[in-house]
Amino acid sequence: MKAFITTAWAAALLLAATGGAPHDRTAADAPCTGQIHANPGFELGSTGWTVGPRMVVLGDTARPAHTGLAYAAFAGLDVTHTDLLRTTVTVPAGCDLTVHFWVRTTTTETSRSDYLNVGLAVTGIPPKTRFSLAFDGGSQWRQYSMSTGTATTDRTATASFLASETAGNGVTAFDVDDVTFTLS
Ligand SMILES: [Ca+2]
Repeated sequence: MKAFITTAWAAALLLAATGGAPHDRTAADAPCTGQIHANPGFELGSTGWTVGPRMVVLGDTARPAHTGLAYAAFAGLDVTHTDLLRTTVTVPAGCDLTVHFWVRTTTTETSRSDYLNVGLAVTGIPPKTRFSLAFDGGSQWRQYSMSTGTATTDRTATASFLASETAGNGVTAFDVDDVTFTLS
């Protein structure tokens, strides 16, 4: 009899967990863990990313990727233009999202003219530029990170990389690789 009650109780709990959930995702199905972007290192080209007009995803053995073969390149053209790299992910309720990314800056500038603004727009929070990188960003890959914090509802988070180059002050190329989106 005791065994029967235990089994029935377990079945009732299971029913409540599945039938009672307001969404198809439950806390058990969506733990706040892991990297959630399908193409963080651009090895699948621009899949999963919005890529601006003059941006390219490339592999260049003379200028190696941070990892793998490919990375996103804001080419140094010494023409006045802006270019955008952007992607959006879903941040489940209760989760914090940390975006790690690597940038390499190759430039002939010696003062701030060309720049790469990195932003994170999160549901319920005004969009904000988290980093504004320029000529002093370094010719070796450097890592940066930014986080959303947590909320009680599901949110979307859009990471954006906006490069601006002005003609005549020197040539700057910004390379971006391994943009990871990790829940915790
Ligand atoms: Ca890569």
